[in-house]
Amino acid sequence: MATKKELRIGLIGCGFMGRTHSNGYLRVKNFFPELQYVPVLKAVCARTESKARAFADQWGYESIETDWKKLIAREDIDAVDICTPNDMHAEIAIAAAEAGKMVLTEKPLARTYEEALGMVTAIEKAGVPNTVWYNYRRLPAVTLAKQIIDSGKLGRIFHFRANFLQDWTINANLPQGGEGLWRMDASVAGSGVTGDLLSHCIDTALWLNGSITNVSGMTETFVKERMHQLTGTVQPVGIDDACTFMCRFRNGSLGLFESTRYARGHKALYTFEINGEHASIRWDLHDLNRLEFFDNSDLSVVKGWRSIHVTDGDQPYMNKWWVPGLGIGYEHSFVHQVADFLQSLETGGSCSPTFREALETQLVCQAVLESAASGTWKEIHS
Ligand code: SOE
Repeated sequence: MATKKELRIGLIGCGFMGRTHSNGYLRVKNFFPELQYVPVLKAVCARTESKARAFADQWGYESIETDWKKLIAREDIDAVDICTPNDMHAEIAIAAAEAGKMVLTEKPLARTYEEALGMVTAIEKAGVPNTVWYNYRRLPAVTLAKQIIDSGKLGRIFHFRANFLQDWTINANLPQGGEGLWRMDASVAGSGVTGDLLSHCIDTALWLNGSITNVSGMTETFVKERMHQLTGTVQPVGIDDACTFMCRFRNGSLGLFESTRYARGHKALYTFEINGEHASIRWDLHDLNRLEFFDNSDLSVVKGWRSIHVTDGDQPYMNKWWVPGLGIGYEHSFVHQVADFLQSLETGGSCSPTFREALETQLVCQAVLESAASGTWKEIHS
């Protein structure tokens, strides 16, 4: 057996995303045994020692830190994985890159375009491998959509529409800020649903359908004031609770995007549909192994929406898992991203989206928010 190379991971942040990434690092060697690199969970960092210790025990990290600067300074760490709230992404990523570490960052890249640009500059100056965890790209059905589109089967694209709907902030008594609720605090998150949810839709859209050139957005904050957990005072809410925007893509197609945390009954409804000259595609996160496909060249007697259960070994990533017909889930998208990152180290390629690629998503998010604030169309020059 060829000797494996270790990729020693230092994880910063022990929340929901810390768990999804750790699971990815742990699973990858079992399902992608051909990869030369194997992640080693070297250290996890959280501000609270007991939290870091409990996380390390649960996931098998060898050691803990309570100061991220110490984690970055360690010689036994090759890659820094940032799972903190958004306000820490830039400072940590820039310091990690300057220390020569590889950097993996949770989405969105940063709170603002300017912050994200500083990260891209630092990463590119250091020349270190990097990626941003826009995980939904790596669900097999979504990757298959990309392959079908790239094969030209859809022909000219006319429409791209997507939505990401949730309902967890409707309660007007829900506080903002602090533990578990930093996504509600604009100073920490940067924005509301635009950065948190629409960024996923935009990342997928740019990947599948190319650049966006103009946007016109509107946002709403339905509950204007909330108690802040950290200060104990009622403060204005600065995030967008809902955001809808329309846009033009460089390929001439029209886009329509909607996201909200006020769609009662929806916990994480992420769907997209693409309509082309010859065929259409649609996908729904709630049925994530399935891709719907309409091909206008089918015989008229059998023409209709085809429901493709993406579980066959010939379909993206699926030869790594069970046998045809047996599905996989949300967590596998993170395993796939780890696998692709490790492979990029082997080949010397990059793992999409890189910081540079994710900067375009950040640019679109910012243009949408600016358009909503000004009530005007915004041009995007990427
Ligand atoms: C918000 O509830 C959230 O956890 C996002 O932050 C994730 O990026 C998304 O995948 C699921 O919803």
